[in-house]
Amino acid sequence: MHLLPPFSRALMRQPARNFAAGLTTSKRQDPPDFDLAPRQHETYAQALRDCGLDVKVLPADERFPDGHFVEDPFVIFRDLAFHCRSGAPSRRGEGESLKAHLSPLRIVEPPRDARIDGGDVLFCADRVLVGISARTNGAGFEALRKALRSVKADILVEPVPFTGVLHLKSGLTELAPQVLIRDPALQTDYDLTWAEVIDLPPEEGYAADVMPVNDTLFVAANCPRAFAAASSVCSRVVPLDLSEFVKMDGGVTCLSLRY
Ligand code: CIR
Repeated sequence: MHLLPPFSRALMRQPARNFAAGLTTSKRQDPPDFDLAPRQHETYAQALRDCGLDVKVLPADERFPDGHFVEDPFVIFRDLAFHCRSGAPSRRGEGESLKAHLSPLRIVEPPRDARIDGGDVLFCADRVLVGISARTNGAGFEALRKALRSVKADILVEPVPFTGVLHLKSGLTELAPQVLIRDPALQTDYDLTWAEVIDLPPEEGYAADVMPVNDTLFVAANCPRAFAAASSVCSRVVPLDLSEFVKMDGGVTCLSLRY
């Protein structure tokens, strides 16, 4: 049985008009298109509704140009909503206005020295991998592990120091139990021999962030190798075109909190 129960709800936030002022490592010359981004966002929300989820989309909040990447401020596990504190100062505070919408989940606050982004937290079928990155530190890992153990005492939670991509899930996710898909840009010494690892070609690297939602696998559009890999393990694979969010280092998982 998978660690995560089936999802019935999702929380999202519309991108703000100033979303191009968010953080990005991209050196691209073409800025994100504000007319296209909300349309891609709405297509994504509808795709989650088509999976049967009750999707709540909150209005944009211009105080936080990265605020629509709602995956990062919380990690949800059963009745627990762990409130993250990002290693990126500009992203701290995004979670405050989400709290009221996560009721009746039990909200746990991190200790002061903890740094963590939800994008670094990968729930696999039988374990949780936590990327140690520019956004997530050892104290964040320890605090999250303690919180997850308050829900399931024997849960396996492992630290994965890595470089080469923004978040762990930017470069590594689980397609099926013990089948991982990876961006070759991700560098880690963490031992992945417990799983089969499918490496994408570099030009499709950003498609390593796949999003399982019940019986559906969402993958980045226009990535044939990722689509084929997903189709080999899942009969319902849905491509999503998120080109404008990719320009801001966003992947498929980052636009929603699923629970
Ligand atoms: C950031 O750098 O924080 C945002 N521009 C992108 C966050 C993407 N989040 C995610 O992959 N979980």
